[in-house]
Amino acid sequence: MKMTMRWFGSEQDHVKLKDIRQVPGMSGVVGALYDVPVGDVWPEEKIKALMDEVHEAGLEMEVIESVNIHDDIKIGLPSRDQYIENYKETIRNLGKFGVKVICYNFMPIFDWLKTDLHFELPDGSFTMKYEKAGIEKSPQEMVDSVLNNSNGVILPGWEPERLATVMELFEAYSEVDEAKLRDNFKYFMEGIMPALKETGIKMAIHPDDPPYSVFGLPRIVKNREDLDWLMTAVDEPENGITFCTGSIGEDPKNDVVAIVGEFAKRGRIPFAHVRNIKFLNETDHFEAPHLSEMGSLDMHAVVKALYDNGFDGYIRPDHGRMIWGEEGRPGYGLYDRAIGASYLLGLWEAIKKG
Ligand SMILES: [Mn+2]
Repeated sequence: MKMTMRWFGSEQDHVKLKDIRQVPGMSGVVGALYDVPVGDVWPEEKIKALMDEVHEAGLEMEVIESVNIHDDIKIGLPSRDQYIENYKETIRNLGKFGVKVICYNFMPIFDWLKTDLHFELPDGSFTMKYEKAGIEKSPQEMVDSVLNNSNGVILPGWEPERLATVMELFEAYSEVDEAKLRDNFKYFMEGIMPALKETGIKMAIHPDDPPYSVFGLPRIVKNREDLDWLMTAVDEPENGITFCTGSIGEDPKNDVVAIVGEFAKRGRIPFAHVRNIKFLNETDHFEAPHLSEMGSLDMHAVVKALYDNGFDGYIRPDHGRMIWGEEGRPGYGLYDRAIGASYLLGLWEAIKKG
């Protein structure tokens, strides 16, 4: 198991590599190129420059999050074949620099959704909150509210150029139901498989957040049955999961511990996002500190399920609160994620030695 922390690059991230290095037990960062348009090939020289910067700071970068999937692939347009070729080229380029895992998602239009990025907890810290009623407005209103709440910070998956065309995208997805989206996933995964076999890179699909349909759009990574379909449809170890406890856990019907244990045992979890959430009621939650007693998920049971089932991948403490006056990208402060990482490493050590 290797502990990692997401890093958005020296241009965009207020957290410095040298500070990440000082977090005990941190093997490396989970990074990405943020200036390559979705669908384009990631140029070798840009990958090299980023990799060199990370290595010079004494850290690794064996996980990429994310190489985003062009909408034409998810919609199933004829142009998808070129985008799949480009994706294979990106895989090969990343393989040259020691990348082992690529995290991605297959959500139409929207990446993750929260309704409050600065929700104050009683202890004075700030976290992200999700209220289902908050997304029961028009897509355009939702987009505007997220943009206005984010203090000018661009959230992953929320690139302004995509948001500007959100209504056109809705039109393009009007013929895509869950069955079609599944077909398009299979076509994509089978298409890139030769490049994965060549490089040894594993793809790791991130669950939908929230794990149910929003705005009538199809979603295919919501629960155990969905994960089973995805893993069986292309039954290769290179077709894996980014197991995100927070996303899967947002549906109270999902048994997070049982699901994580099953897919770890099947050898299909190369990467895990481990964070806690606290339910406010059946549909709403906020992102709680990692500690089990602070949230609704049993973090000890999650880590034990990973350990007991032979998990040998990368973990990152997904999101964290903003504490001690830190300001920056919501969910991605240094301090609370460092606390989360230390806690998870402590659980791991205790389980291993116990
Ligand atoms: Mn996640």
